[in-house]
Amino acid sequence: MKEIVFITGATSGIGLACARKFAQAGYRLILTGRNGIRLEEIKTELTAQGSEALTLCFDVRDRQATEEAVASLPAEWNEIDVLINNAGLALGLEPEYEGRFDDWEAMIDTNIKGLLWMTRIIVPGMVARQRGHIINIGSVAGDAAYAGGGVYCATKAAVKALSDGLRIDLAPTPIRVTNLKPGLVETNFSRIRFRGDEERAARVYQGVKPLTGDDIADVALYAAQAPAHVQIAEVLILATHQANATLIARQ
Ligand code: NDP
Ligand code: 8X3
Repeated sequence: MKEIVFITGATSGIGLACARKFAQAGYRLILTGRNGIRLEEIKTELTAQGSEALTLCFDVRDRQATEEAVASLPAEWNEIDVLINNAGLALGLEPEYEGRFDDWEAMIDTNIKGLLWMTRIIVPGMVARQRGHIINIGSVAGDAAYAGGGVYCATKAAVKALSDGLRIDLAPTPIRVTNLKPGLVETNFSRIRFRGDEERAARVYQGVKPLTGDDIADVALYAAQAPAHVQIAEVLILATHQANATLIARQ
C-alpha cells in the first residue's frame, strides 16, 4: 500500500511544491487549504499524472471544521503516514506597539493553534499504528526576532517548541518529528504579508536568488524517506547569500 501524506496549505508555495514532490515519489495525497477551486485544479493536475489525491477544504483556525474534515476521510484514506503542517502566514511588518490585533490573531490562530489542532487530531492514529512522521514548517524567523516581525517570529519560535515537545513525547515510539526552518522562499508569502502590494513583495527578493518551494519540498521528502532509524529533527535552509533572518548580502 502506498503511503499517505496529508499537507496543510497545499494550494500554494511550499505546500504545493510538497504536493508535487511527494506525488512524484509515489505517495497518495490529502491536499488541504481554504481555496477549494485551487485544490480541485491541483488534484486534477496530479491525478492526470497518475497520482491519487483527495482534497479537504477547511480553515485550520476553525477547530471544529478541522475535526470534521479529518473525520470525513473514508477508511481507505485515514491511515496517514506523513503530516506536513505547512499552512501559515505573516501579516504586516509594523512595530509591535503599532501592530494590528486582527493580524496577530490570524498569525497565532493559523501558525500555532492550527498546527496544534492538526497534530492533536492526527497523531493519535499514528501512535495507535506505531507509524508516522510529522513535518512542521517552522522558519529562520523562529531563531531570532527581527524588526516588525515580533509576532510572526514568536509563532515560529512556538513551532520549534511544539516540535521539540512532540519529539520528546513520541521518543518511545517509532514516530518522527521534523522542524524545517526555511529562510527566504519566493512564494505568495510576501504578497500576503503586504496585503497584495506587489512592488513591496518583490523588493523582498531583490538582489538575491531566493529559495523556491521545491527546495524546501526536496528536504521534506528526504526527511520522510530517510531510513526508519534516522530522525531529521531540525533543518535550517537558507539561500546562499542569506546568513540569518536579518543578514542578506544582496548583489
Ligand atoms: P503561501 O502564501 O504561498 O502559502 C500558504 C499556504 O497556507 C496556502 O496554501 C494557504 O492556502 C495556506 N493557509 C494559510 N492560511 C490558512 C488557513 N487559515 N487555513 C488553511 N490553510 C491556510 O506561503 P508559503 O508557501 O511561503 O508558506 C508556507 C509555510 O512556510 C508557512 O507556514 C510560512 O510561515 C512558512 N515559511 C515561509 C517562508 C517564505 O519565505 N516563504 C520562509 C519560512 C517559512 P489557502 O489560501 O488555500 O488557505
Ligand atoms: C519566513 C522567512 O525571514 O521572511 O518565515 O520571516 S522571514
